[in-house]
Amino acid sequence: PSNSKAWRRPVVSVLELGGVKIARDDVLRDDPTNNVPDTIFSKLGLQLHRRDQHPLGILKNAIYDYFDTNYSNKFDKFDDLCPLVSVKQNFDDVLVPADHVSRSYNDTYYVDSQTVLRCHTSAHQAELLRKGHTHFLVTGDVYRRDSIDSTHYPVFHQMEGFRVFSPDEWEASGLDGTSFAAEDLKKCLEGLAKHLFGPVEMRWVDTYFPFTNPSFELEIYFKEKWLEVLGCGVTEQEILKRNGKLNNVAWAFGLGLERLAMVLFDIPDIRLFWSNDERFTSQFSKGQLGIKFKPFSKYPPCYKDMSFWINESFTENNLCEVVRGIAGDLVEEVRLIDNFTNKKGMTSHCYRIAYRSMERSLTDEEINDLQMSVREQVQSKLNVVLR
Ligand code: FA5
Ligand code: MG
Repeated sequence: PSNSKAWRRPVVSVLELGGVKIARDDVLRDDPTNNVPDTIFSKLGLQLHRRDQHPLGILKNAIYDYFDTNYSNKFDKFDDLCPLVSVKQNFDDVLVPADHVSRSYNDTYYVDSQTVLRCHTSAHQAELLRKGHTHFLVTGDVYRRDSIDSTHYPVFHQMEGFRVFSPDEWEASGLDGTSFAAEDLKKCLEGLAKHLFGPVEMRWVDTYFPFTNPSFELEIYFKEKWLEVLGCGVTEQEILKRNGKLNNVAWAFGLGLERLAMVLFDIPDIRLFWSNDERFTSQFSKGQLGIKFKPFSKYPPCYKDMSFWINESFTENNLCEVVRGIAGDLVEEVRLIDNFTNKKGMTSHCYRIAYRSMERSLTDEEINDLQMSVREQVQSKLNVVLR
């Protein structure tokens, strides 16, 4: 079909990831325990968060400033830890249960059965605690098989924050350790939001994470919707106990840096973070927080619907990866618009794919070619029956 895949294939064969040299064949293997596609491999090592002129780098530095200004006890900063981590680091060390969905091949990129592309920066909590760090920030690229729309991308960036308290810190307050930490955590993150955005509409939502209790998410009102920007909570005692902090209490958070940068700079689509178009990159400069992104032009979208009978193994993440593998960043959204089961018990799904380039107008011919390839591969790779 199209040759669009060829130019996206990286020319590099050896990557340096967090001081570790990794060969292309170590990551992209033809092996049933490996589900990393080329499109993901080509993003490894780009480290957008370490570019001072990039919105993610500008945001990272602004968050550093907040912690440097407000805490006399300095937070140790890490932004170059290798994104290839063990299953133990990514899941076991943060108490993710053996049967939790996040461990599945449908949700996580596995390099082999014991190695993943980290799906969150929480993967580094335990090792840093063991090394004796009590106040730290870890920024990095994270990887997830996920749906496709303007606020989800399979590679994104998080910043983990972690703070350990000793008993004398909460005993004076008259609160128990957990309440003290929860209160301090919310104050810290509300202060951060104020530092970044000034007044902004936000709300706390109770949630669940295996590694914190209680757990919260912060949502910000953005483009007529509540947008989840971070998860956080009071660290499970078991994690502290296992890593030499038996008598302490701690809080932790994980910021979604793209989501925060979208709000901060008014960036409407998450794909833009990966753009090399000067009309995007030239709008940002080091240390400048007050900039609002001016969309250079909105090219027309093109919608293509596709219906098929699914089987038991069908998942939306698999569909999204097929579409992304063919259309790359030309796909804006993949959305289920119809779903029914007939009398024979067969289930049909209709998906609407929105194609739109952020840089130019697409031709009908080009879109028809893409859609044709999508139809072929959806049928051959996902074993569904097109209607
Ligand atoms: C976590 O990843 C937890 N590790 C966060 C955490 C750390 C909780 C420490 C408690 C203590 P979650 O899966 O909700 O949580 O992701 C955190 C944030 O990443 C989300 O709030 C969102 O802002 C962002 N995010 C998640 N998925 C995507 C995606 N596909 N694209 C862009 N941003 C995403
Ligand atoms: Mg969440």
